[in-house]
Amino acid sequence: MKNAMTGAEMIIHALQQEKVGAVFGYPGGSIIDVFDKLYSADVPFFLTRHEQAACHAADGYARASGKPGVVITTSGPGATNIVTGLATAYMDSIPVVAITGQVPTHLIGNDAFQEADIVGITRSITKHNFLVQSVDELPRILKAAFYIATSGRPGPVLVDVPKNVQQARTTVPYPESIEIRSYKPTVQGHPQQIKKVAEEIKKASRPVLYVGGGAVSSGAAEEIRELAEKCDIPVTTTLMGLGVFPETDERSLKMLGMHGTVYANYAVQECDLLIAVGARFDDRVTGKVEKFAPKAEIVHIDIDPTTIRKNVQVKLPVVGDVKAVLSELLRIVEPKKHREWMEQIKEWKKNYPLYYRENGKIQPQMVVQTVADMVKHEAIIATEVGQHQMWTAQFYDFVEPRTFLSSGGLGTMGYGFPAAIGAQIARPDKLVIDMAGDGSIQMNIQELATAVLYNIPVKVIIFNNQSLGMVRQWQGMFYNRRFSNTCLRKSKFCPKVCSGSENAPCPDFYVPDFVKLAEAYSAHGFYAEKPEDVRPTLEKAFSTPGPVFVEFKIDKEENVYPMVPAGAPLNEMIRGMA
Ligand SMILES: Cc1ncc(C[n+]2csc(CCOP(=O)(O)OP(=O)(O)O)c2C)c(N)n1
Repeated sequence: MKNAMTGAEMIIHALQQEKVGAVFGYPGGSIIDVFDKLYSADVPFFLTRHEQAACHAADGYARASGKPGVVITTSGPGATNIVTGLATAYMDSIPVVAITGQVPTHLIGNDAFQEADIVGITRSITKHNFLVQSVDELPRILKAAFYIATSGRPGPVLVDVPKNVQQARTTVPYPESIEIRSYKPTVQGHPQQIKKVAEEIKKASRPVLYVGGGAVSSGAAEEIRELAEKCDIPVTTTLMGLGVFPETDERSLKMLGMHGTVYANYAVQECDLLIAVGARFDDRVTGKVEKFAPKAEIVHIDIDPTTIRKNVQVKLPVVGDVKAVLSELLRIVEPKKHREWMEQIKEWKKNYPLYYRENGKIQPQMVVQTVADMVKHEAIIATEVGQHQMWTAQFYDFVEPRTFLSSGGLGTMGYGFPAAIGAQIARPDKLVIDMAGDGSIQMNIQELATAVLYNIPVKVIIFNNQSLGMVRQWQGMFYNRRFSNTCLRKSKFCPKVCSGSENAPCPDFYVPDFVKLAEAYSAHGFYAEKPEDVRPTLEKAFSTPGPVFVEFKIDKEENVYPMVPAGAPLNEMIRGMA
């Protein structure tokens, strides 16, 4: 066949046509044909040490750049290893295209070596997925995959390509554009609905903007800021929305929800109009949903109609791209002032600021503030999952979208480090930092090899409380200090039941030694346990080229406050120790 391409060549061609900036992955027998083409292709490929990390790296790349991330793995275990990464991207609506090898079509369903029904497995954690049955379908499916992943409400798309399809030839060209009849996201909001939003704003005396990750993905930061200013509306964001509105602005209420600020939660409970923008009313945000924003009319602007009225009753839905809807709204809404409301908010802010106690040990909140002070809003911050994630969300002032990367929806430990690697590849001009717990970092620590070999200068700050701190906090607060299996120092010599206190008979050492571990991978490591050493240690770390681990020993008793207990209304917060 003249001008025919193999399926494997078509995959490379598609990556080039889509101008993909980075591909992450791991080889194997069922994808060997694609890797053979990668050998000499002009595609920036990064070999990670685990497929899960490859998928998180693709996700981090996408979050930092706004462009789709791509991951390629083999069939069976290679494909199942990306399940957590896909679910993470799915819950946070991140555009990732996963290409997996599959056993040849005639062996599918026969329990062939390294066969897994990855299309079945990932059906509920991808926006869409495809099993390619013949090579002639491949160009259109690949085009559709990129289109679906990046349009509407973004999300991961998986394309499963059997080995014989990779080897077969096709003359079907890669399409320049695509129309999918059953999939047509609504971009422009309904003008009548938008007019009603403007009227609601005019009527309201205590409005709040509640902004989520959808505003980040649609690039609506500018419109949010303009609306807040024009109509004098305070802004709170979800974890996913951090950075979309500058937290240094006097109208910022910072984050709301379980570990949100007292003033954001009070404002939401007292407001008479809540304008939800690209946010999905997660239970970590609403607390007891029946008592969420009890005095407010709720407006919900979102590109995904299925998310509207899923969790809360909404007076006024607007389906459309957040940026497009807000631009239209800004055109028609009248300017307003809310002096009394802003005074009230100022008072809450004064009376209930975020705070922590000093006790001679390194306070994690102080580390976060020191980092923020040193990097002057110029860094990209990734996190793992746990207390350190919440301290970072609370005590770092985010001012720009796409500078905070965290697994919000799924809450995936092990996400931050590979995501930081992906982000650093997307933004080589930025300092990229992963804030980590000693538990989480050990879930994908092998990626130090990837970071060292590709010289990806990510700085990892490990808050070492020698425990699975967030779970320990719950055990301390709600399970009568029965610290079941959250101590990372636990050994076979420990008593069956441990008080978890200062004088518990702990083994006299703990593992790993993160400094030595960094050195074992030819990276640099620094350690500190005194508050006065925090800044000098960070200075050393930030000025050391290449990937660096910084370990700070912190107090395992330090908890995250404020805290709305699960299932309680937002204004019933535990504000911390008196
Ligand atoms: C993969 C995974 N397993 C389990 C959990 C449940 N979990 C949430 S936070 C947490 C503890 C995290 O410990 P660490 O990384 O040390 O952070 P810390 O809370 O101490 O800051 C655990 C086990 C999770 N979120 N993800």
